[in-house]
Amino acid sequence: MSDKPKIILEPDQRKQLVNLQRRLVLRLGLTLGAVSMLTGCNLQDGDQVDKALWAMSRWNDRVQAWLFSGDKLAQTYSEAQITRPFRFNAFYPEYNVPDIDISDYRLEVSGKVEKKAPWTLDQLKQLPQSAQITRLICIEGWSAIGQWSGVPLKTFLQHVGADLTAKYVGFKCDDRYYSSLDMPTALHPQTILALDFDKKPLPPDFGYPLRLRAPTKLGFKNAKHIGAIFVTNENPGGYWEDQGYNWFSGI
Ligand SMILES: Nc1nc2c(c(=O)[nH]1)N[C@H]1C(S)=C(S)[C@@H](COP(=O)(O)O)O[C@H]1N2
Ligand SMILES: [Mo]
Repeated sequence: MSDKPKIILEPDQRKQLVNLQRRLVLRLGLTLGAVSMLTGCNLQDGDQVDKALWAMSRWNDRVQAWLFSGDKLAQTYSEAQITRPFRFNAFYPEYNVPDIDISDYRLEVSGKVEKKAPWTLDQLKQLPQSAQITRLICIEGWSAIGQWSGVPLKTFLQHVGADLTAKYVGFKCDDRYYSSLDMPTALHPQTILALDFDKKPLPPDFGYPLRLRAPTKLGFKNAKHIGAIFVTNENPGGYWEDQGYNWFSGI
C-alpha cells in the first residue's frame, strides 16, 4: 500500500511540485507524504497546494543559503573534458538570439553602489580576469562542460563601491531575461562576469557581450546578455524563479 496522497493539480503546479519535490527528496529525503504533513495541507485544493509550494520553496531557499559555503569550490575539469559542441539554451529558439551592437553597449550599474557610471566592454577587460572550466547544469536535465573567463563579480562589485552587506545582486538582460543572486554567491571566487567563452569573445548564442558564470548555481541563474547590474535588499526574483523554479537553486 502506498501512503502517497492522491493529488489533483494544474499542469504547471505539477511541474513545480515535481521540481520542488525532486530537490527536497534529493537534499532532505522528504516524500510527498512528508510534504503534505509538514505543510498541514491535504494537497487536494489547487490554491492551497500553490501556497504550500511557494512556502516550501522560500523555506528551501533559506535552508540552501545556510548550507551554502562561501569557500566551497565547484568541481573544475581539464581542457580535454570540454563538451563540444556546447549546448545552447534560452526561453526562445536559437534563431531569436539577440543581435547586440557593441558600439553603443554600456553595462549599467544601479542600486546600493557608490559609482553608478556605465561600463564599456573595454573598461571591463581592464579589470583582473579569472578563468574556469566548469559544468553548466540545466534544470531540464542536461549538462555541459565549458571554459569561461572574465571579471570576478566580487572584483567588479568592489570597483563600483557596492554595499557588500546588501542581500542581493540583480541582473537585467538585453533579451528581457532577468535573474538574481544572494550576496554570498555573488562574492564566491568562481562567480564571474564572463567576457570570453572557449578563449574567444562570447558568441551571441552563449551570451554576448557579457554573461554571468556561477558554477555553484543551476544554468538558469547564469544570465546571458547582461545589460544592467544592481545591488538591493529586495529580492529581484528572475524569469524562471518567478514561475516557480526554486530561487536559490544551488548545485
Ligand atoms: N539572457 C538569458 N540568459 C539565460 C537564459 C535566457 O533565456 N536568456 N537561459 C538560461 C538557461 S535556462 C540556461 S540552461 C543557460 C544556458 O546557457 P548556454 O546557452 O550557454 O548553454 O542560460 C541561462 N541564461
Ligand atoms: Mo536551463
